[in-house]
Amino acid sequence: MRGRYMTIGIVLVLILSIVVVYEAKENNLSGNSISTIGSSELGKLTAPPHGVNIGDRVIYINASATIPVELGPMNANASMYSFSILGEVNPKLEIKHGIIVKFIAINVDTDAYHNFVVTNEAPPYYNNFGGMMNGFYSFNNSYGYMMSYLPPQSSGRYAFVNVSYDFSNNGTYWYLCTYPGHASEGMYGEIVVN
Ligand SMILES: [Cu+2]
Repeated sequence: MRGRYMTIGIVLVLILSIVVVYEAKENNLSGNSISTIGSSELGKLTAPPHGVNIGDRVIYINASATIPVELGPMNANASMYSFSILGEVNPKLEIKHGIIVKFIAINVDTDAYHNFVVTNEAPPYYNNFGGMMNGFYSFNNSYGYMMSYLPPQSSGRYAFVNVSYDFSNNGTYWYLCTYPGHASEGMYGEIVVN
């Protein structure tokens, strides 16, 4: 009898964990590991969040916010080696001092891998820095977060990952894609914190 209750208990726990994992996969825009979203969810990310204003190739971030960043938008007239942030291609980000920004990096490219990394290192960037020298991607004088390369879109699903940066130090920073050859082709933008 006890054995049977135990079996039922284990089965219930298993079902519950599957449901929890499934829910997390479907709704989760908050994980730090790579997950995917569909195009309808992607479409909902176009409105500027509260405290965020869009200028001509510049985005003003005046309150802690979640900012979607599209990697490798195919409709960018400049080049596929670009980011699109709230409709602007490789915009300058003007961030108010002390703000935490959560970026949702989403690869919308059809055939290339990309990532999104914030660094103190100014351009020019060279073609073969894919090996990444130690400290190249440092941020606020400590090692930066090195995002894995996100795979291109597949079957209408887009790979994404979140990363939060605490912009508590004034200064000039850069965001870029560290995939070899991409930043040297222009896949980067400026961040000014003050
Ligand atoms: Cu790239």
